[in-house]
Amino acid sequence: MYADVVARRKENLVNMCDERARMLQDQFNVSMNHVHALAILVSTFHHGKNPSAIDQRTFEDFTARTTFERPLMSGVAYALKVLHSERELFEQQHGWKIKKMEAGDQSLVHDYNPEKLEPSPVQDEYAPVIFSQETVKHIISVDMLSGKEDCDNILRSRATGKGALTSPFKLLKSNHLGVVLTYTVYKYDLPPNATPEERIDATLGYLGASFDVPSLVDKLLEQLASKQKIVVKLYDTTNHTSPIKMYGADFTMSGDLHISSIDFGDPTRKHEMHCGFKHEP
Ligand code: WA2
Repeated sequence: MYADVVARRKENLVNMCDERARMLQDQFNVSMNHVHALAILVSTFHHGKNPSAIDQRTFEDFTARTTFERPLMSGVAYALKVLHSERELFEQQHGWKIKKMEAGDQSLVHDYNPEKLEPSPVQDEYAPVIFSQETVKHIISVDMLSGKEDCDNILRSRATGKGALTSPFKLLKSNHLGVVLTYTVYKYDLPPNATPEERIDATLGYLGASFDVPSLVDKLLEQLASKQKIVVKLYDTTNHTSPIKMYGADFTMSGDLHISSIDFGDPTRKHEMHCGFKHEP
């Protein structure tokens, strides 16, 4: 009899965990597809038209009106590929200097003031943000290649032509851990077997979205029944010897634990959802 109750309890945990993992994965997938479509929008209406049909106002307006398509993204932005030889002209045309991203504590909510950012030191190339959703306006004019995670992601995305996802890191102007998703915009359609060099040469810019994990995962789990019964944690397990916790309270789970894997669409990253009961019966 008791064994029966235990087995049913365990089965219930498995179902609730798998349901949550699948919901998160599906919502991430639809959000990701929409970010990809925004990259095509910029390619068509900014680079594909002369004069461009997109400016900061139209980008802000369009992205605000389509947020429902990206339920897991806190903001999207577009950064342009600018070579050092093009910098002076670029800065003249835009009327501002390319800024360096502030590292560590200075990026925290209270100290952060994009007006006070230093101009970027000389580099071979830059990726200044030229359009942004209103929610991430603070990254306009910031060189995304000057932040380690953003830089790695941009380089990986443009060399492969695929959506690239960062490991979790503290987003600018936020106290939360997040991840950034990047799609590269190219001058022309490249064949699937194009070399990384061909891709880098054809690169025009980078369309990126930030995913504020704690607040957006909370919002998603809120919608589900029996949330008061189970504890949910989300890990980046890309490096399986040192998983990074992205979501979930700090206390350890007692009793049964179920692990559901999650696919966020970037094959170089691995994620897991861990679920347990809050209280033993
Ligand atoms: N967007 C929002 N907050 C951030 C951030 C970011 N990156 N990086 C750190 N905090 C324009 O991949 C190109 C967005 C980067 C895209």
